[in-house]
Amino acid sequence: MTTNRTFTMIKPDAVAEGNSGAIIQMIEEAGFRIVAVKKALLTKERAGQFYAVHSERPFYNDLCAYMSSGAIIPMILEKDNAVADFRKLIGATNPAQAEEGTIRKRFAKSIEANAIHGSDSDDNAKIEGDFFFAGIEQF
Ligand code: YYY
Ligand code: MG
Repeated sequence: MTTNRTFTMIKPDAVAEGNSGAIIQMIEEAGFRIVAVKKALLTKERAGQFYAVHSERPFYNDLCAYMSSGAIIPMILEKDNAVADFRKLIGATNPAQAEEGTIRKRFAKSIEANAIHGSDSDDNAKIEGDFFFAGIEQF
């Protein structure tokens, strides 16, 4: 398993508003290589599987409804120190707390519609990438 990869998805708010191109540009300019990319639509059930770790949290139901409300763009990305560097590039979960120059500062609408996901560990990056992409798509 490579540990220099992370997983991301551009969320429905950012895709619907036509911000995916600008977000991908920020990602590539920050030095990440796109390993895999596609457009997808999650069912509420499949969104629930992706976010199963949050199933006891009060925001879980709304989050699953939101994440299945429109198209997303999942991607596997590669760069040295990918997981930590990508979390830095996206900024805080709550855009009100996101630093200037981060993707969420620029594009997030709210804590829920916060434009983009980023894996929080190497193990989760692998699990989340495999959730969307077959092995032969990961090059
Ligand atoms: O990893 P990250 O996306 O920054 O935040 P998480 O704490 O893992 O939460 C996942 C997802 O859930 C978050 O991106 C938006 C949503 N959410 C929410 O709607 N309300 C909260 N209070 C916390 C998280
Ligand atoms: Mg998270």
